[in-house]
Amino acid sequence: MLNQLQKQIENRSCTLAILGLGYVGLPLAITFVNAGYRIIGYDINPEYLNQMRNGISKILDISSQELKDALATGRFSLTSVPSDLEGADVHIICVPTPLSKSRQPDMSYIESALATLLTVWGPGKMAILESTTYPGTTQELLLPTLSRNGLKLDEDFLLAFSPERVDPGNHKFPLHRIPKVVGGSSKASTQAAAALYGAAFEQVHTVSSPTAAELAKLLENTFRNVNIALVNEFAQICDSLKADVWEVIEAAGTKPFGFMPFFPGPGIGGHCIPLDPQYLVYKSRLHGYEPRLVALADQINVERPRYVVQQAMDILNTQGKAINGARVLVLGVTYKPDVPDPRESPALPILEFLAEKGADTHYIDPWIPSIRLKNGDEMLSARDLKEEAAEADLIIILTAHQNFDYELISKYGKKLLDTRNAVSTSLRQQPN
Ligand code: SAJ
Repeated sequence: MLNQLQKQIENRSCTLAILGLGYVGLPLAITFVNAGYRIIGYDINPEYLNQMRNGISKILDISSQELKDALATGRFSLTSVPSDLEGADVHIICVPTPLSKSRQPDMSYIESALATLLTVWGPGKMAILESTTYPGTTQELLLPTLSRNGLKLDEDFLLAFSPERVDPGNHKFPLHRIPKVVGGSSKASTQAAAALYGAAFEQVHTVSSPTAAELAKLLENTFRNVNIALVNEFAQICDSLKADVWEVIEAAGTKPFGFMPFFPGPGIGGHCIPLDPQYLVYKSRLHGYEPRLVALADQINVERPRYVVQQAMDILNTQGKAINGARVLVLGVTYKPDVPDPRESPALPILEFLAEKGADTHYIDPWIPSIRLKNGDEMLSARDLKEEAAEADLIIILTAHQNFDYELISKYGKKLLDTRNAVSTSLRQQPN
């Protein structure tokens, strides 16, 4: 049975089910459609599926035309009905792995996807997990779950982990050009998963186990988290020395080896960098090691929003103004520039702190027409930058969207807190 699967992978006649069609699952589905496979896209949100059936992509990195083209091949179907996955030979799970309120791993999405998979699971199939998770998830959660009813790894099924590597909004690296790490629960699993990804991706890098692949992903994102924490702390040191941290980073960045610039900001947003390292911390503690550096980095990053609000209060104070009653304009609330995604954005706690302190806060973000704060308040994005900037006692740039008018903003330098150095970066990039 599994020999047949290996052949179907090689001649691209097998059917893949991709569970979860978000910023990871949909690009993956399209990539495999374009590689000639038949794909069943599964998502629990029927309304979202209907939009896609009508050729509307809500995923930044997949144009509606690419989606329409994939659907037009007749090899891409969409469903929220588990039994429709019956005919799939390979199941790839691409569901979210957020944190709970106490910043512990929330495995509910993986568990729910597994439950769906089990309704159609049987001999001759392969399962692959792509969701970023704690090391050991594939071996300790998926393997025993998929082995129930007497099914045996390598005799009846194959299992692997392959971390998603997507940098939303980064057009320089289309998905199929990003090397794919693959680690199987057995040699045969690694070979089969590597053959599958090798048919759609330019480069596949195999490792000895799913745990090694899970850890590789966590190293990638923990590396970013810790280095962002370092530069955030360095920025606070520069502030205390009245030094320009941006000038210092630019100078250090001239070193052609052994240095990689990171940039301070109001905190870390997105669905990966602030969260993934906590999956590593969780598992490390369970195995008796306290990952002090990773935990401390998280603390430094989580405290950044408070630091920014303190900076805002200090600037208002120099104008003889209290933050209570001051009119504050926040520019940019998404977690990174030019993407329509406010998830985990540090702008959220900053807006909440400003509200708590009685500031009359307005925001402008062309990507986010409205935003809901934790206290339930809904804020609508203002539109007229010129008017808002003139009226504000303080302007705080949190996200350096390309299409902000930095020339106009630069006129208000005295009341500007530019957490991204966006104004001087933009003005320097303009032709003289
Ligand atoms: N940030 C800083 N300073 C920096 C870099 C980033 O404050 O020097 C902040 C950003 O403003 C943002 C957050 O960190 O709020 C995350 O930034 P990011 O560039 O890592 O953006 P993500 O989370 O969309 O994408 C990352 C991928 N980014 C890159 O490789 C550049 C990568 O780490 C992962 O492949 C991906 O998440 C993922 O899906 O895991």
